[in-house]
Amino acid sequence: MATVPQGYPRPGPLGQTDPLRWRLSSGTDGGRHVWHYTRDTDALETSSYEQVWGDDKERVRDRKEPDDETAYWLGLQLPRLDNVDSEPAQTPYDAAKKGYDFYKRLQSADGHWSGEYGGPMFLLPGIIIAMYVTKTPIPSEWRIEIARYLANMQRDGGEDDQGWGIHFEAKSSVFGTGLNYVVLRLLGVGPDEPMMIRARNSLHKMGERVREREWLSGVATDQRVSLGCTKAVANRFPRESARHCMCPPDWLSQVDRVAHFLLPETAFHRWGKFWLAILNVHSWRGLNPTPAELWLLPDWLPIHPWKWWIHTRNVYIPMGYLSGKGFQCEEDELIRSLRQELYTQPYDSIPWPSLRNSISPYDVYSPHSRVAEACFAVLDVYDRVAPSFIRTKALERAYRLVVMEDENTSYQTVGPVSKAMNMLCRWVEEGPESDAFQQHVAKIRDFMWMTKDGMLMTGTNGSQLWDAAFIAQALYGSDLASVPSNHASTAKLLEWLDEAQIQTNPKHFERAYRHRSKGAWPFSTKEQSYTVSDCTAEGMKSVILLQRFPHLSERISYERLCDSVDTILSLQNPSGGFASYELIRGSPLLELLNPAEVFANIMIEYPYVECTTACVTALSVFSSKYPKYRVEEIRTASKQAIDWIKTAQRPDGSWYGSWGICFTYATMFSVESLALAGETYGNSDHARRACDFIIGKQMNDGGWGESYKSCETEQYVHNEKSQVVNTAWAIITLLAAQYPDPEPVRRGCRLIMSRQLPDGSWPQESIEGVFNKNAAISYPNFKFSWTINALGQAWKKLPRDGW
Ligand code: LAN
Repeated sequence: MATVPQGYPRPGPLGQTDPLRWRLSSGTDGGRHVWHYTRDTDALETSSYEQVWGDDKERVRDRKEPDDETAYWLGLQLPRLDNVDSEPAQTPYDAAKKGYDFYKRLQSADGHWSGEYGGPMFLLPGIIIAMYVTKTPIPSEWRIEIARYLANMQRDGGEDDQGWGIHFEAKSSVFGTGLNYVVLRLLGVGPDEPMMIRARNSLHKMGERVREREWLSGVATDQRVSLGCTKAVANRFPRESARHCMCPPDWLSQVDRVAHFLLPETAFHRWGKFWLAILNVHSWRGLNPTPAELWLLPDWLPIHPWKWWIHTRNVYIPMGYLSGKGFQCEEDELIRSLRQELYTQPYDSIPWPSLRNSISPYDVYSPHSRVAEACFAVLDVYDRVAPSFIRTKALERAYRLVVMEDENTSYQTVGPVSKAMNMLCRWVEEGPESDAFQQHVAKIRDFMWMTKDGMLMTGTNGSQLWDAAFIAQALYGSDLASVPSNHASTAKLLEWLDEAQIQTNPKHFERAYRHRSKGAWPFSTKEQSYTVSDCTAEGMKSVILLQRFPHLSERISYERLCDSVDTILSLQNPSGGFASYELIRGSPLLELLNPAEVFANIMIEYPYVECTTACVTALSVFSSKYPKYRVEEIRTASKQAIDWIKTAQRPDGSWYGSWGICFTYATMFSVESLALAGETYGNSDHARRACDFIIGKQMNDGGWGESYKSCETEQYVHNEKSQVVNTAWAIITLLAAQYPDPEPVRRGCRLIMSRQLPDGSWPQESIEGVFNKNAAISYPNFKFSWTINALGQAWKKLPRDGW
């Protein structure tokens, strides 16, 4: 039976639950993940969780002990299996096989793999504030474990770095620290707890250092404050600055000019201000307006929000609704106290309107453009004089869009930020007893994930399809799918991929401005309903590749695969590149209006090399099996896509990665596309430059390791230590490009093998994923899928001697 290992992370301010009583339910409902806490596994006495939601007892009844999947994600010691050879594997193939023998233990009953999809530190505040405001009971297990998670994630840096950043590897920011402090208070942690004193002091210290201009010397000397702040100064003073580099000392003389945009601890990020305004610890007058009236504009207008990136528009719809209503939580004792704890000046004396464009230099990544500030000023005037009949119409329209989004996604919504906001909208409009609100409450669980450090909120309701697709391709690439002992597990995996395909268009389709979804695969579950270009592509590719094995029957029909091809082709942009969820609908000039200061490239869709490669490789795998379907269109689409990828190559031979870290990730995808067009090291300048770039980054130990800071700075930044995941990407790149010297690949493989633990697994290393340039996100399953794939491919493609 699983046991709690020594050194298990410590209790939080509200204590700790018994790790052995948690159970993950994941093998039913299309890959839905729900964590349960059982108070007494024999009698199944109800826990407060079950008192709140009253169901699901059946799911855990037979499971008196945590199974391997549950135990692994809780960081427990898994029972040792007798048939596992604890000696290190001797060949890459044996290491891959041993890796998969372990990984198979974590497979859910329905064939997919669950996983911890954490990283961002700005998600819990939304859901906890929404639950507090709507008086939705927060189960006591959650309170304890969320508080413990925040305690374990609290930073221990300088005086101004004792809080939380935008993600769990980032330094403290005003947004992360202020909002997570609020979460802890709402969960019942007292203000005098030592961790709260540290966090509060840190928040105030950030304000003080800004007021005292000390932060500038911080930037100039040791980069103690965020890179974004350097960039902010750079944007304000382009002539004086070299882009993205450290602040030159003469900037210190600019202090007075800078001072007007430096604001103390009140300078929360736009979304932080929004949640604080909802909680009634910030005034709506301190926020730039996001009027729902934008939705009344004619669709053809270039700035119409239907042209914005899906996540941005789905956040600004409920924001427009709630701010248009001027909704605020009823004042209570805790709220009054928070008003004093958060700010160093008396709440009633805060000059709210002057804070609208303020954002702390600790947080800023994309400073407001002057155009944005001018637009906000105009919108502000409108907001004050908005005729009530127009406002009413606009709010109705926004609410209708909220309803359609909820119904399309079974109350998951496109992501965790809009999830909390839509839930609140439904409560405000229809009340706590309404079916819609209750449906929302029931789906909160899909976003709550239990870890050894406590409970977090996930970046989506999981990364199920994404992880399933990459392990499927690893099983194909390494030939492990043909090993008889893996037949059952691969058959289950194919079954899950079959179930996960979306076979219809959304219920509310064009009216809700949705892209087609017939034939698509989502990123997480079918229920979530969103087409993602590369998820469709990776899903389709995985199915066709798995179906090549004789023991795997052709579950997914030709017609269904044709639907996927139609969806993929429908997503190609005129440039040849593919974006994430939809076609690029708006102009890049819309980026000038980006109000979310902590993210970049958030206003519209962009073409991505990762998505583009996934789509062309999938089309090629499809065509090799079914050469007649839309053959000319596929040929033209592929050519255009590969040509576009070439134009995106940087002078140093690399490509910038938008969804994984970073140059290593994107270069792997791009080189795979080149290989598809027959371009490899020997005959292509593009492939040669890419390999030279990758070879130049190999570390002394034979591995590759890249930091999330590459994504922020758009320059390659080495991780402190090499990483098995980056190493696997680099190996796959060199193999795809047929790099002539096998030695760098062998050294990479040896590094991955040296990190393998006796049970066949690999330990968790640094964070692997990213979004919007500045937020990192975890893909813990990558340390299995990509390593197995790289080791397996290396064994297949390189000469057998020399290992
Ligand atoms: C994701 C995760 C998956 C990712 C890939 C499939 C890897 C990518 O190739 C396409 C884009 C996509 C689907 C993606 C988009 C943005 C997401 C949904 C996320 C990074 C996970 C979390 C993030 C979401 C935006 C988080 C909420 C934050 C906001 C800024 C609204």
